[in-house]
Amino acid sequence: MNTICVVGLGYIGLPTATILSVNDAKVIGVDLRRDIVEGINRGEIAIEEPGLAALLKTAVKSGNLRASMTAAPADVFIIAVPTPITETNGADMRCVVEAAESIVPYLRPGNLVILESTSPPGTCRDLLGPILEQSGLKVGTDLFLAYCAERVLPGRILEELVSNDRVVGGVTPESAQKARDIYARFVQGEIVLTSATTAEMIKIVENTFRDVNIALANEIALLCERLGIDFWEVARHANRHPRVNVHQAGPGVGGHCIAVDPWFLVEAFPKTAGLVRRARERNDAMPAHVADTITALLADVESPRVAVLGLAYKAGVDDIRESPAVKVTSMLDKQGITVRCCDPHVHTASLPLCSVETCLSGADLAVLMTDHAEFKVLDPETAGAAMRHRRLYDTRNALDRDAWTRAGFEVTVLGAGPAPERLP
Ligand code: SAJ
Repeated sequence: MNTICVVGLGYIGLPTATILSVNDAKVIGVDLRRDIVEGINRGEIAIEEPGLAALLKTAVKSGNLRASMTAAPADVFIIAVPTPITETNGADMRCVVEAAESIVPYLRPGNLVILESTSPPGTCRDLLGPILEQSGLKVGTDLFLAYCAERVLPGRILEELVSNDRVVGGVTPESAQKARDIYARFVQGEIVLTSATTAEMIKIVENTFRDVNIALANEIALLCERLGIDFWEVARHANRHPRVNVHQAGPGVGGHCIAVDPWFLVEAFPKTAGLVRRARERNDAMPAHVADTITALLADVESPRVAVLGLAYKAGVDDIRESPAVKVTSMLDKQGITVRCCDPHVHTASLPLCSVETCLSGADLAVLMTDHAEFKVLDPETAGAAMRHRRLYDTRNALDRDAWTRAGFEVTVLGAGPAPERLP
């Protein structure tokens, strides 16, 4: 049985460590946070992810998974730590560097090191390799080094860890082959092999592709608002074309991936990656557009109150990182508008959260920011009865417009209004 040391027990490291430990590996999970380590050793997790809590309990009980605050000797080391952006939109590689340095004392000939964190192309070759070689071992001969990004969708992590194809890039072909053997323990999708730098680029391209397409959808939505037509109708029918896939417009792009990764390309190639930069800027400008629309919708109300439905960056998750809803809320706050927020999935927000009933009570405008299933079944009559004005702004086109209109609401949908003369 292989021993695998997984450094970083977050959204990706923890599910990966857990799934490996139920697939015939002894896993040591390492994290700097004592509360996370102690929680895992008790079989408890702090994140919301379907199926993970139960699988973790099984793994810990079996003795194949234990967490620690320090690394330990192993056959394989997997680094899955955050790579956020710096204030100047560069890639902040400090966690990767620290994780690599933390395993150097434990490296032995024949070890395999795999980086999973999204990283600028060239990281394994130019940054990680030299750090690992401080052990006195040579990458490519004594040590094997590979890159294999996670590609799972939050909310479906366990399922996608198994079913998605994986791209494994080695600094040498042998490194890639050895890394493939590790993933083959639980991946049912195809595992393709390439170079480390190509694999690093592929990961960023995937999220950049999505970001640019969402930016296009958002831009079309703004154009539709100007034209007084409905983006959702435009997208729906344009998508009847077999080679067209207009994405969903919305209040902006949140999460720790799509809103971040494209910057790694812009930073590395500022002159060439102009389109990528424009897409990022378009998506980053959406929360301000939403806040301006809210202000316009409340222009006739004195001391307005807004009910924000949803703080998570997307439906069904508890994650508020880079969430457009949080940005909109703080913009409204700065304008002195009273805001109440509710989100049945978020428990750790620094913002005060309340129940949906309290949120709507006395509000002049309900703003749907996250299309959680719980909000889709809200009864417009009950909501309207609690509010001071029956006004709804749906930034996701998730609610039944007709039902809310029938209940006496003035309904505004992002990309489909307000009428041009009321636009901010
Ligand atoms: N969004 C839109 N319109 C759309 C699709 C999404 O506005 O048409 C918004 C969402 O509301 C959300 C954001 O974009 O705020 C991102 O959501 P997402 O579901 O597209 O992606 P993430 O960030 O949850 O996960 C992505 C995934 N990448 C791709 O789909 C290419 C996932 O597979 C990656 O593993 C993950 O990034 C990552 O870790 O890189």
